[in-house]
Amino acid sequence: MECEDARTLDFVGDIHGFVDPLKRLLEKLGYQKTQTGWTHPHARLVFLGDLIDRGPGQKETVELVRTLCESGLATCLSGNHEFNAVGFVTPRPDQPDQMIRSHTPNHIAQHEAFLEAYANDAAGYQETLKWFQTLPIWFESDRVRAVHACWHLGSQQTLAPYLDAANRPRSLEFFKASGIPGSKAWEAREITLNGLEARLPDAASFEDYYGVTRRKIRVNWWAPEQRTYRDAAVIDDTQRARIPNLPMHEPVPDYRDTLCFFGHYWMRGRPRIEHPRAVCLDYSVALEDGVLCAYRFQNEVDACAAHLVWASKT
Ligand SMILES: [Mn+2]
Repeated sequence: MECEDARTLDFVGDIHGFVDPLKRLLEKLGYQKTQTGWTHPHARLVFLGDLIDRGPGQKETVELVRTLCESGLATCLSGNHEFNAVGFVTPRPDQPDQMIRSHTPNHIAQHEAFLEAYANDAAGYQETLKWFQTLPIWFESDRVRAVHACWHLGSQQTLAPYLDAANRPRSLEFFKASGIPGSKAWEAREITLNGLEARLPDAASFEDYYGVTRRKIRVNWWAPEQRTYRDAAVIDDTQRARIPNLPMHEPVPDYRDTLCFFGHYWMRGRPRIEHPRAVCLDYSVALEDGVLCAYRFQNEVDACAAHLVWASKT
């Protein structure tokens, strides 16, 4: 994709197979389907990953986004769900009888809508997984950045040897190396695609919304100056009091760099800018009241709320 030529870049959050809101969002942003394919007079798209799992239009979403990419109008980053789809059928190099994405009942349930959509289309399934293997892990230009979950330089340096100049996996080696639990590449890929986490000190734990005991929090890497685990946790405010109010052991990255868009975090409510340089565009389209959110970037240094565009499910 020739991003330098585009005057406008539209970043699009997690779609999870909800193809109708995607079509409405593209329409709102001025993309048009013509006889020869999709066009826009001055804009290009960057999808932030997690095209699949959950929603009713698994194949349709993949096909639409792929068509946009192949017509030079879009680039699509890998989310953790695309990584997991490849990992679901790729053996672990350290334990070849296991897959990189293990087949626990929970993991199968999470992936069911996708598997079902391709149940009678083995060729389409293989073709789609092959395409997922080529998706860039992050996007970077002079003025703007994007990644599925967390912009983390140390992790990017660890992953770089497995990626080409456009941050696409060079081969299946990226999946294998980052599919061995506990390896440096595994940790780096987890941070980049699933987000930064912090282990609570000593024996501290909390019960999450579903009653599961947790010893780690998801760290709000984009918000400045959190001092306690309670402040730093990515959690709905109604649930925040569950997290121990203990001082953070490790410093929280305080992001002040080039404007960065990301998805993954299941934000709720009306889309908003919480931080001028780090903007989450995942507004939980898979949930009943969720929306599919985009940001129209026009070379501004700080994000502004007027550039948020979204489509609801109905
Ligand atoms: Mn995700």
